[in-house]
Amino acid sequence: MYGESLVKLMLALDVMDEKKAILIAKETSEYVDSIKIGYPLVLATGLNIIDKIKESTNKEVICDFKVADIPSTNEKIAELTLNHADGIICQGFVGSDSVSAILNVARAKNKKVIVVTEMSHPGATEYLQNVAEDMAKMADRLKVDGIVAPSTRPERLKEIKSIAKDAFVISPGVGAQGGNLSDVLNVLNENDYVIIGRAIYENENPKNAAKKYKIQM
Ligand code: O7E
Repeated sequence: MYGESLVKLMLALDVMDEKKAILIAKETSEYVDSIKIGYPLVLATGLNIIDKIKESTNKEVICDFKVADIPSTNEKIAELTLNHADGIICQGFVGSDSVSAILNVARAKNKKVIVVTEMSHPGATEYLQNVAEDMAKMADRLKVDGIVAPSTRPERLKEIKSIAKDAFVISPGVGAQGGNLSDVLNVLNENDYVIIGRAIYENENPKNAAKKYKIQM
């Protein structure tokens, strides 16, 4: 039914209205493997939106709070978030003690931790890019479940993925940010996810847009 590479599709559901979020999540769920919810939707509607999206789609929901604090605060954020979500995204630049605090909470709840390395926007080349390989090494050493690396720079995606070799990759940048899907699919495999937001939820027919991407994967 779908393409050869079988890379997974993660919908970035950054709308700010509960009804719209649930409608788009339901409409696209046939073509989506996982749903990423972040500050826009949670701040607009509350953490319970995670349970509502899970109930209405039966999909895994990953919470994207890019947590970046000292260990004890990270632990509190992870505890509250992982009472709802299947996984949590945190920043790697805060260091291994802060990431480990989240990992400890997640392991106790059998949930996933995904660490950001290099981000996809142009500004990521100013600071983050310089330490992205080191963060990928830390992710490998700590045995986190997944890492985030950019679809806007496929050569960097490849390099970072080769360092954190046991982690799955979730990669944003295809669609609105200009990343090229086929370049990215050359790097990713069946454990990895392409993250797409606006190119699906801002389309006048989100279901068709999700289908269009999924059949290429
Ligand atoms: O550009 P879009 O609309 O397809 O959405 C991309 C999503 O990925 C959006 O939620 C944004 O916040 C997120 N993202 C990036 O775009 N770049 C990054 O480097 C990292 C993320 C991200 O989600 O980090 C955690 C996966």
